[in-house]
Order: sequence, then structure tokens, then C-alpha cells
Amino acid sequence: MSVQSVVARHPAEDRYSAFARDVIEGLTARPKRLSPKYFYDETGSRLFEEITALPEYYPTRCELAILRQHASDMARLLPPQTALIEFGSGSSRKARLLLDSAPAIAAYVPVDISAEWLSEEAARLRHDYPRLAVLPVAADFTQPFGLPRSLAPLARAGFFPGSTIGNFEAHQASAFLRHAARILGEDAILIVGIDLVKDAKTLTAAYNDAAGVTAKFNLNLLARINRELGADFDLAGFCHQAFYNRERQRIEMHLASRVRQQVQVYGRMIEFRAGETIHTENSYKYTVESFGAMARGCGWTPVAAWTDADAYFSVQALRAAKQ
Ligand code: SAH
Ligand code: AVI
Repeated sequence: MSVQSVVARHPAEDRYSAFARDVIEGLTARPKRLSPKYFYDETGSRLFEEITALPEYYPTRCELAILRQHASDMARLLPPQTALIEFGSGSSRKARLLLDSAPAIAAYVPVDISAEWLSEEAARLRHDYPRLAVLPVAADFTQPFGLPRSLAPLARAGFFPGSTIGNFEAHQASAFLRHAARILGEDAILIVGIDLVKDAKTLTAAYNDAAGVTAKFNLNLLARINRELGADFDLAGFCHQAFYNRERQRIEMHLASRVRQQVQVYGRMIEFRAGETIHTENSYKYTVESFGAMARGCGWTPVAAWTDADAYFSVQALRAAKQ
């Protein structure tokens, strides 16, 4: 199946209308909010890759260390002739570590909302793994989506690294885990990356880097609304805010209006008070136990958990319980 044929199943107009609807709904809500899934246009995906290399952003470094050390233990959990389905694949850099250690993986299905980025990464993977079936799916994994028919004879395993599940509210994370159990099937393995609760200083620094890349990533959401919906946000009129909400064990990201202002968005006039914020992302932090308990309640049995030397991050393997 070609990348183009997969991407073509999701016409640009549908993506725009969902985007326009969600943006208007979020900016007219109290408090104002936007979904973090809209960070990832091509610029956002590139900025996220820059974030992963920042000295303050420990999650990628820690998760890569865990995968390098334990990929063969993870590989042993997979049956022969497995299709590895990655949710929110981004650069697929972490999947490559599994692919290199797991000859059982016969097909790799990267699922991502960032369609152009996905198609470029799929081309690189096909070049580097000529014997692997690379079957990208451009889709929003919070909505129902189809998997390629050619997966039918293969066992399925899921891979959800990066602590992207931490960007969901608890009820959304539970819904995702239940949905994943259904699409992966009985006895399937799901390997999930989970960022762990830690001191507020380390957490806050990871989302307030000195180079200002996270600020650019956050502000790109307004730039994207300008580009795709013809809005007139003045980016200089907003600033990045990120802080740890200890009670809720989450990093919150916001865009704060520096002044009182009005912005035209898709035919609507949106009013901002000075200091008013748009809540753009939550990044929940768990303990190995608290995530395991959530997974148990959603059709999964925790089978293994690995952490880095500082216990900043964990990779957990879950097995789908009988339905
Ligand atoms: N797995 C990679 C990338 C994590 S960044 C890593 O661990 O480094 C989050 C990724 O999930 C991005 O590539 C983004 O485009 C994708 N993503 C975010 N929300 C999504 C959604 N609702 N549906 C599909 N992909 C999504
Ligand atoms: C993808 N996700 C898990 C990242 C996070 O840490 O919540 C996104 C991110 N936001 C700011 N920096 C990185």
C-alpha cells in the first residue's frame, strides 16, 4: 500500500473542518483551550524533534536509554510474525530500536496525525528496512480508524512511547487503553512509555527550556491557526507559560495574552483580557503503580516495567486480558 493511498483516505477538507470546529469551540469556551493534538503540523513535528534534543527535556533521553538496554527483553514478549502498531510515531526513532532487536516484527504500522511528516518517515524506514512491510496510517488515534487489511494474518502488538498517553485526561487515557485492547486483540502486548512523578524543578525546566524551543512549539499553534484558518493572531501578543500543577500531577502549558486584545478567527471575533490564557496542553505524570492500576482497570495486565537509572521515566509492558 502506498503512503499516498493511505493519506488520501482522510481528505484535507475533513481535517480542516474538524480543526476549525475545535478551534472555535475551544476559543469560545471558559477557560479558553485548544487540543494538543493540533501542535503537530509539519512545523510542530519539526519543533517537537528539536525539543527531544534539548538538555532540559529528559523524557526522550531516558526512554531511549531504557529501550537500548531492554529492547531484547521487550522483543521476547512478541510472538513470531507480529505487526507492531505505533500510536503517535513521530520520527519512529524509538521503534527502530525495537525493530533492530525483534526479528518477530514482520510489519510496522506507524499511526500519526502529522500526515506529511509520517509519509517522509515511512519512506526513510522502507529504505532502511527493505524486508519490513511499512504501512503508515495518517489518522487521529482518538477517533475510530481503520488498519490495513494486509495485517489480518499477523499477530498484533502496540507501541505507545514518549508518554503521549500523558497528554490525555484520565478518562481519555482509559478510553484509549480499552480501544487499544479491542484493536490489538486478546493476549496482545502493548509497550507504553510513561513519564514519572518527580521533583517540580526538573519537571518545570523540561517545559521551559533556555533556548525557547518549547515556547516556539506552543506559539506555533497560533501560527497554524493563522496559516490554515486565516486568523490574525499577533504572536508577539502572547507568551508561553508552563508550570507543574502538583495537586493534579501534571505540567500545564498555556498561551497568555500580554494585553487586552481582539483576534479574528474563522469569521469570529475572539476577545482576550490581559493575562487571560489559552490552555494548550496537560502532561500527566504517573508512578509505575498508578499507571499499572489504571491499565488493570482497562483490560490490561502489567507484565514488566523498566526505568532509567534516575527513575525519571518508565517503559511498561502490558498484556491484553481475555475480553
Ligand atoms: N512517539 C514519538 C513522538 C511523540 S510526540 C516519540 O516518542 O518521540 C507525539 C506524537 O503523537 C506526534 O508525532 C504527534 O503528531 C502524534 N499525535 C499527537 N496526537 C495525536 C492524535 N490524536 N492522533 C494521532 N497522532 C497524534
Ligand atoms: C508528546 N508529549 C508527551 C510531549 C510532553 O512532554 O507532554 C509534548 C511536549 N510538550 C511540550 N514539550 C513536549
